[in-house]
Amino acid sequence: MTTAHSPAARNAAVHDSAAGLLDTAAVSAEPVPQLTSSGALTLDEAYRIQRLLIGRRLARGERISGVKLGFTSRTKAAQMGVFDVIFGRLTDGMRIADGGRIALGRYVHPRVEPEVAFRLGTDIGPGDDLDPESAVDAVAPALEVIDSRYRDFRFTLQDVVADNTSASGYVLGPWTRLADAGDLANRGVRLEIDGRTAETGSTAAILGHPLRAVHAAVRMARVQGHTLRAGTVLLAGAATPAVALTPGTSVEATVTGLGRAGFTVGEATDE
Ligand code: OOG
Ligand code: MG
Repeated sequence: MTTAHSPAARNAAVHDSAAGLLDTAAVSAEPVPQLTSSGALTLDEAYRIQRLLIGRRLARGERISGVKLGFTSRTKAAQMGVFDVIFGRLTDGMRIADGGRIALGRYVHPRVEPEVAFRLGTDIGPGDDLDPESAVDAVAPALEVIDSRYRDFRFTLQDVVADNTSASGYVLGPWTRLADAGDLANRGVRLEIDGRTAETGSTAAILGHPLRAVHAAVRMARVQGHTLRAGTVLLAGAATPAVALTPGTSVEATVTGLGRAGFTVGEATDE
């Protein structure tokens, strides 16, 4: 039984306060110490905190718009020193229009990474065992803005999962029907800042083939009991290391054969 004084109730209170801490850090753009610096967390507990954290966004009127994977590429995992694939949630409040502009003041220490996005054409519930690829209707070039709420952008696996995998913003380029997209196994991926190449990679870096990320995301959503709705965006994970955003720059990702997605970063003096 869960009473106000039971260990279960105490844990629930601890998880809720961890979610509150991370939510306030995101809203105020003020970093916080890693959760694991004040006590051990299991991965299950970290995902519970992530759900509570997203719950706070939903309570403010945001809606779930997608899911994301992190550390699906080795170069990206090596950059952060975390090598397990992680699952996070995207909301409509994180969406940045293609060609839009962001204000740096909203973030703690944002970075950007080039990604591939998939879109689901049908719902996938936790109990459905349909082929995940058959549920994908389109693919697009994308950018993810990640912004760890932890000081110095440093974390353990449990910390980054609790912090919703640093999810902060995403930009989608034009959708191509999956049936018309051709083989996605080894497409060039380029990240440009102010027209200069900052990073290059290949879609092959994403679990060997970006469609494997669809399988992984569906598997992880199932474990989380998370229903994936038709229209859900699925970010497959960065194909290259992430790059810190600087004021007054333009950022663009190109995936060969799929086109580009971009945004600009406001000046330091912008609101
Ligand atoms: C965690 C998120 C990683 C990716 O694409 O690999 C991620 C982080 O690096 O802060 O989104
Ligand atoms: Mg990412």
